[in-house]
Amino acid sequence: VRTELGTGAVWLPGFVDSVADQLLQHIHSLSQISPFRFMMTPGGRSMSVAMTSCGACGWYTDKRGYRYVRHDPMTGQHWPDMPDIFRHIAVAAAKEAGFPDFTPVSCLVNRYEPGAKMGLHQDQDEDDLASPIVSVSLGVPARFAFGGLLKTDPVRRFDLRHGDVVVWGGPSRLAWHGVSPVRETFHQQTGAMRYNLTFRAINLAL
Ligand code: MD3
Ligand code: FE
Repeated sequence: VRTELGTGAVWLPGFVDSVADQLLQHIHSLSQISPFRFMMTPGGRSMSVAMTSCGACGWYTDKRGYRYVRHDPMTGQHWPDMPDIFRHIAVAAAKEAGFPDFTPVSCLVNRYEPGAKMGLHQDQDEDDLASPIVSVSLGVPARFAFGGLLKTDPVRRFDLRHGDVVVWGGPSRLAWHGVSPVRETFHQQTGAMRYNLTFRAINLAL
């Protein structure tokens, strides 16, 4: 199944169902190297979503701003390698969505506990806005808000479920989006948690 949510935004429900357990095991392993942490926004607020990364660089925020960094500031070490199966599913999903040249450099791993949310934002720290972002949802579902190119454009809401992949490319790459507070509910594989992987091509001289 392949549903276009907007121009360049392709929803692949259940695309990673058969490998979801393996993805969750890798999330557990990589979080032993670079732990989940609550980062600080430049405005000084603690995020409710816990984050870590894998790959050649990782997204980071503190009072100095949003950016990609080659080393995990929490450990001083490189971020853990991107597992092969992560890269493979991201490339396959991008291909399925019509982006055959996608090469993920970084994977941001988001962990939502009950009540965690992500306010409406645009992703533009990558300096490669021609490449799509591939997102993978695991665990408890989340209500996702998908708007337009202006913050004030109306949003549509979708539930992102365990195993779903969405590829955000073309004009949708710069769409405003966010996640409503995650409901307190139970998933067999993750308990109360939701995980989201976002695969990104980064074009920065870091
Ligand atoms: C639409 N994550 O990490 S994934 C993020 O569920 C982020 O954790 C959310 O927004 C989450 O930046 C949403 C879906 C998503 C990711 C990136 C996008 C949608 C997007 C970039 C552009 C447009
Ligand atoms: Fe985002």
